[in-house]
Amino acid sequence: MRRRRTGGVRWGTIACLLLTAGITAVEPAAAQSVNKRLIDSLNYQLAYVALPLTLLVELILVYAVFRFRNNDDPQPTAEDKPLEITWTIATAIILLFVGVAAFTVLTNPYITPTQPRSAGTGGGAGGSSLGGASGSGAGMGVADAANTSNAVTVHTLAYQWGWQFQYPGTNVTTHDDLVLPAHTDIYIRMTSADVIHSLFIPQLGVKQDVFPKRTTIIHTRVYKTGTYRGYCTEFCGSGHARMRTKVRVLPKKQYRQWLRNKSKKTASTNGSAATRNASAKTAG
Ligand SMILES: [Cu+2]
Repeated sequence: MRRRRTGGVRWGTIACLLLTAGITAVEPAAAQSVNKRLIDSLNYQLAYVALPLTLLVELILVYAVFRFRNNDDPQPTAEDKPLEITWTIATAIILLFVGVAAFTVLTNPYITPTQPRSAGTGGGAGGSSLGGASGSGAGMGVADAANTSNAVTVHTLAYQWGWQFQYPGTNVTTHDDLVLPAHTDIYIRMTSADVIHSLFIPQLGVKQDVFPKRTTIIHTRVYKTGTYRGYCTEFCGSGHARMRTKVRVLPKKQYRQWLRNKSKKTASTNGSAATRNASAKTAG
């Protein structure tokens, strides 16, 4: 009987291994950003481990139910040292794999960002960020390298109930419209004017709380141009549901063009307002 039981477990294990090989062959769909790719790949790795294990346990359970359904005198398994050592080691290996896989993703600079070396606070960040925006495009195609010298920084102010984005080193400020260049390292430095908010852009795999009197950072690099949606995902009052933002990812050249046009437009608006004020004063 023992031999038959061992045989069942062996066939179950083989079936699960074949299934694992099948799942491993399925590649995750191309991700829109570095962050999304990292999170997706961790999910897949954990699924590769969890799914066969679940199946193995379920198979053994179903086997035991059918095999011993008419057994009026069930006997517990006697002490089996090799079996105990095997499952202890197997469990340790699985836990180690899960721990290492999760740790690798959690400590990745895109998932747990630190202060960019080239971008300080306020005006300091401006030069480097605009420089990055109008740079030669070096670093394009270098997939995950945290190329901070070409990085673009956007200062973000969350408030009840909207998002203000300011592009340091320029006079450009937008509301509920975050414009970013593709294939560029992006640092979104965020703070709140009032209560706790949280910026969540699901398709880019980024989510970060925003606190008053503190700066938190999102670090990303987007591969696919397009329009995404950002939400506040921390309940922040009666207008929370409408605290959304558009996220437009443009090709580098188009982004630089947008920044220039926006800057010119703001300058001319400010210029005409100043002229109006001056003439009002003269008239007065
Ligand atoms: Cu909010």
